[in-house]
Amino acid sequence: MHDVTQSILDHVVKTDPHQPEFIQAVTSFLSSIDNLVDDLPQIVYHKVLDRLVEPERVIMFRVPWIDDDGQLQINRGYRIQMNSSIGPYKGGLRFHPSVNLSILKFLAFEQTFKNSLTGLAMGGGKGGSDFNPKGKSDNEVMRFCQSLMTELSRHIGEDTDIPAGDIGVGGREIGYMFGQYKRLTNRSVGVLTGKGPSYGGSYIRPEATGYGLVYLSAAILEAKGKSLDGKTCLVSGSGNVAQFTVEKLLHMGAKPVSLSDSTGVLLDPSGIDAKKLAYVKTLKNVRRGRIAEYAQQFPEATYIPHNGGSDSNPLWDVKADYAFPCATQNEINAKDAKNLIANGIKLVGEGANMPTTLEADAIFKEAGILHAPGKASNAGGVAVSGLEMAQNSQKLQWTPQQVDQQLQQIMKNIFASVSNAAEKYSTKDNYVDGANIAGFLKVSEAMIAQGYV
Ligand code: NDP
Ligand code: 2IT
Repeated sequence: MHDVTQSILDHVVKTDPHQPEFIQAVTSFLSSIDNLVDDLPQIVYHKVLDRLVEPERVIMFRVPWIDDDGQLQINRGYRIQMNSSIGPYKGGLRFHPSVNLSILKFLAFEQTFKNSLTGLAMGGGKGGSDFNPKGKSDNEVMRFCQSLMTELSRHIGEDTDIPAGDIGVGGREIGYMFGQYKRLTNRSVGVLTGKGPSYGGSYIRPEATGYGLVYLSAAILEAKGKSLDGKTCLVSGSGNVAQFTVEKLLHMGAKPVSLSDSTGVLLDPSGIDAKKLAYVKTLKNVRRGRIAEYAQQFPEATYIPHNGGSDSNPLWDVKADYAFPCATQNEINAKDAKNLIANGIKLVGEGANMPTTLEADAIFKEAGILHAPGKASNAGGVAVSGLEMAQNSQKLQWTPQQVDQQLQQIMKNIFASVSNAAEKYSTKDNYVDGANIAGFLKVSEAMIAQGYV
């Protein structure tokens, strides 16, 4: 590593030694930026990297709420306002028991470059809580969301910071939080995205991350003279991103054969078709059930219990053409990466944020796998959030076709800027470097232009 990037990494490791996910995201970013340091001395002169790794603001707060037994429960709420150089802070809220500062800082850091890649004016932010929505009643979730928003409302605004969903936060949670924001402020503005279409939400926002992932992957394949048609695809997760990834893969003629959740893996060699996908949507979004039930409903499928305890994930040990991790960070380790390669995988398109460990990244690079990193390939979600903000400002609602067309164009533009940056500053087809570099260059220019803040 270059002395400059190494010293930034040393500083982060020394300052926050107990933040492994944040250190991982910074390490990956700095190794891509390494080649640029000598060519762009202004980055060093203006201490752009030193500033980027320090959030502009971190907010941590108590979230008290009453459960259905009348007991007081306490959770911790967070908002990381990472970087506002190209626009107001923008990024999702995650509700999951694993949520901590390290995870939210890695997500907010990556969000900064992802949002830059969309070409829209959005800075980077992320937030959430260690609240676990699993097993909670709708009323418990509502009381929790209202309490969280009571504090969060003083830190956000339609031109300041605009949260949205992420793991554990979908339409239901956004609705409850939006209702509470309005009640507290008496203002009906686009302060959250991912709202329902009946109260200011954008069409295609629920679909956008999964659809965008498949659009970007199709663009990569097209440039290589390949396509999705007839290809066997592995998909992990079974939430928002996984469901709409499967849906768009089906539109493109591909054959998705897997899903998962935090307790196990579902393999369906006969293919997950539109009827089975409709079953999954009801199972996960309405009944809030487990993916294991799929194998009872459709006996041609196999369910393998897996909770991350073993040294590899059986989902990544299946013969297929392309893989789409859509569950969570670090779900593909070195062993999984080797299994994927041994099974003939040619492309890894990341729906999740940072689903691959640093070791897995290196293995894919060595093997020449087409590897689209989350900050490029899952940017469709936040891109349509940006379009929702634009619609809210105009007090207009665009049609699903208009939004989908813009999403397709944005994903094409992302592919162009990522592959151009890879070719110019790194190695052709190194999309990991290309995404980091293309995202960074715009943020860096904006930071330098705005002085030392
Ligand atoms: P959902 O909550 O809708 O679904 C998450 C899925 O991943 C569920 O199937 C869940 O299983 C599984 N999962 C979550 N945590 C773990 C874990 N620790 N181990 C194993 N499985 C786990 O979230 P999304 O689909 O929205 O998010 C999935 C990924 O996509 C995340 O990395 C998120 O950051 C990223 N992303 C989301 C965007 C969006 O617009 N929603 C935009 C860009 C990226 P279970 O049901 O058991 O909890
Ligand atoms: O990781 C992400 O990009 C998201 N969870 C979506 C963020 C957003 O503001 O729509």
